[in-house]
Amino acid sequence: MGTINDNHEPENIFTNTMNPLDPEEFRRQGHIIIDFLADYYQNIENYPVQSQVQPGYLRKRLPESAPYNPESIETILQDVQTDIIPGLTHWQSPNYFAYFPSSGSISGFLGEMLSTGFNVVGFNWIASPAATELENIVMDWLGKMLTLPKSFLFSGGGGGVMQGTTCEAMLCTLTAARDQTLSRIGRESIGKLVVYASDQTHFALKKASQIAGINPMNFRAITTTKSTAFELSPEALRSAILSDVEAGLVPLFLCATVGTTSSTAVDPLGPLCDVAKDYGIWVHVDAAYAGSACICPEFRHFIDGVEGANSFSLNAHKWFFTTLDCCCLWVKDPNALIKALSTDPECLRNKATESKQVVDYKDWQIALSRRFRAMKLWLVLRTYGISNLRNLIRSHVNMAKHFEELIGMDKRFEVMAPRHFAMVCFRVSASAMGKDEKYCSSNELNGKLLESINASGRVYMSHAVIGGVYVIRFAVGATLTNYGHVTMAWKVVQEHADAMLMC
Ligand code: TYR
Repeated sequence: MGTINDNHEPENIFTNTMNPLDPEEFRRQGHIIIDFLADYYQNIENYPVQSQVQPGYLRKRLPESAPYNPESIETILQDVQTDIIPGLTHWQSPNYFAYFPSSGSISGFLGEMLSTGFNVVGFNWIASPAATELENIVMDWLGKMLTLPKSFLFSGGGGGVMQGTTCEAMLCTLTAARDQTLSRIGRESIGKLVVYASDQTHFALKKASQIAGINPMNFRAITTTKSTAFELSPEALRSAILSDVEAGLVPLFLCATVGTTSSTAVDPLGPLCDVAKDYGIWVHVDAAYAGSACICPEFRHFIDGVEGANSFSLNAHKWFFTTLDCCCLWVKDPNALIKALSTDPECLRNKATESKQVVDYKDWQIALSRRFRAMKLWLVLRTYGISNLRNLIRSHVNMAKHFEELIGMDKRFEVMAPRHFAMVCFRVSASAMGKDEKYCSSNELNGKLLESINASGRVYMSHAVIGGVYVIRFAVGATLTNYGHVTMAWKVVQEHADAMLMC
């Protein structure tokens, strides 16, 4: 690898003919990278799923400064192989079962390539009409696949937008709700606004509330319990609201979750929306992971009641074969978003905007600049079709069921939360520990068990603590996973449990 060397400055910079977008070099290097990635996918099972490197490993391997002279793509790819790949956790490995999936696909990847290749910056319609119009169409297509109420679609007066992550979707909708309410009660009352969620809601909501200027004392994470499967209780919501109203506060926003991060619990949307309606609260539905499953008729009931919500989002980059990032957000009242998020600088004035016939997505999100994300989802929807997408989701759910059955056959283990989708929460039960006092608690034992499973590099799972209990999470959804991988993963769990419970 080269390093800075001032002695080799080209004599005359005007004779330097290097062209960073030379079409023939683009073709040549592009093919090399595609071949490299195809080999990566072919060999992915040879790598430890969770990266085994130590903090700071890369600084020891790479030079201290950028190279002064150019290096070839071949040389760089060699370094990717030897220095970068060891520091990757292989989210696309068929033995990856941690967090939630980040399900890749050829179409998602190639769609990303097309949009990056065009590299347009479609902040408003005029900046690249196809980027905006394709996003309008694809969001309506996906909304129809989910049978969202028409009021969430462009064709029904609502509309959808693609954002980076759920945190952004939460922040944008919360800001819209905030400004709507403050325009009624006065901006000086911001300190009275209250945000509601369950204690299982993703921490992204807390972050969004902080950024939106909600008093941290007014963030209600309502306690859930095992007896109600960690779902948010409408009665508990109502009583929290009532005591806030009594204290002179103003209920603002409820985030309900379909498929919580810890255990994929599903909040009862219909009853929650009924409570929210009584107090004029904006309801956002976070279906980041589980929303994708709702394209299958047999899972659609999980979002029954969504008609009472104001906004709904899912992450197509989690379980919908579309590369990171792609959070799909639908709102019933785009004007509420636009009022809170629009700006009107002179440099962006144009006839299309003035005609009010177009969507200018810069007013539906935080940043001005935006990527052409619709391209990748369009390719995914077209190349697989609704039928294959449903079957892929179903196959993941069936594999998770299989894993759950395997757990059921080993008395030492227990399933810790109802499995609705393709994620199973389990652990070694307290009774299996026997009188062995090597571990202070079953939480400690299970933590150690997960640590040793992941250190093997053969599979990768993650954990959660629900209701004070440490559980291991097994999430099926990596695109390359098949039954053989799931069975093997269970064997790995058993082998590590054998070793720990024996000695
Ligand atoms: N949002 C996930 C979590 O908090 C993290 C994640 C992000 C998981 C993207 C999957 C994914 O594709 O657990």
